[in-house]
Amino acid sequence: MKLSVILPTYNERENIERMISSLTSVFQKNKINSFIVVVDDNSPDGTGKLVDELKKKNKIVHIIHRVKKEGLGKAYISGMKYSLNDLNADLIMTMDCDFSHDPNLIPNFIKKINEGYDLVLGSRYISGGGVHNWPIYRRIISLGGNFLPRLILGLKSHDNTTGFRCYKKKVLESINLDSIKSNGYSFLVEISYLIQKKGFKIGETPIIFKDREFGETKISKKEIFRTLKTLFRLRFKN
Ligand SMILES: Nc1nc2c(ncn2[C@@H]2O[C@H](COP(=O)(O)OP(=O)(O)OP(=O)(O)O)[C@@H](O)[C@H]2O)c(=O)[nH]1
Ligand SMILES: [Mg+2]
Repeated sequence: MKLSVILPTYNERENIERMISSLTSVFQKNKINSFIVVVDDNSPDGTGKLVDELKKKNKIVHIIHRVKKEGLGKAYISGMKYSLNDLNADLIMTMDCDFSHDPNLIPNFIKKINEGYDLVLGSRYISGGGVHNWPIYRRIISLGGNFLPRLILGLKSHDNTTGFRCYKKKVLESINLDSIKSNGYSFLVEISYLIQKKGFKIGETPIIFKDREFGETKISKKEIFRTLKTLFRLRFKN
């Protein structure tokens, strides 16, 4: 089974090298056959150039250089297409590059996939999951961002804005990725909704989300309104 881990990056120079070496050692330790696909939006801090160098020493590393910052959703889509078409991966994971998502949890996702799930979500909101070091306003926004998709769209999973995920190839192949209109967090809600509607089996594995130590957040306040807009667009389309 071939895995591809997509790491979208925008100004992650302080994290990327450590992240690639953590991932590489998790793969070695657990005998996982995996690629790392960095999707960089021409980061002004030179993340992309650094990965070009790291790639020379580590053959599992691939990079997609995008021309400009276009948001997380667009970055995921290009990483997914590359993983399916160029790498012929069987499993496609997405995760953040800032260590909010612990690379050591990757084997848990694969275990769930082997139990028969088509999509596995790294969930903060099931038993054993949680957030660490988050200010109260982030907790409230995140809880709302997960409760509302359940209420408005009938999503059954408990963490629908998590970016720590593992998709079976057939799930992504069944979706017209270019038809997904939303970007950012709402991309995650929209793709979950499409996958649930197609009747795929969605599972969850607990994660503890840690706040980033290095670098800055890229998620803007506009994101909240975008997510609300997406929820109502999807709700009233059907
Ligand atoms: N390629 C690309 N990557 C992005 C973009 N926006 C964010 N990212 C990356 O996506 C991941 C998640 O973004 P973060 O800024 O950490 O968002 P967050 O985790 O909600 O915010 P923090 O808690 O502050 O870290 C990180 O690896 C970012 O570098 C983008 O527009 N393009
Ligand atoms: Mg983050």
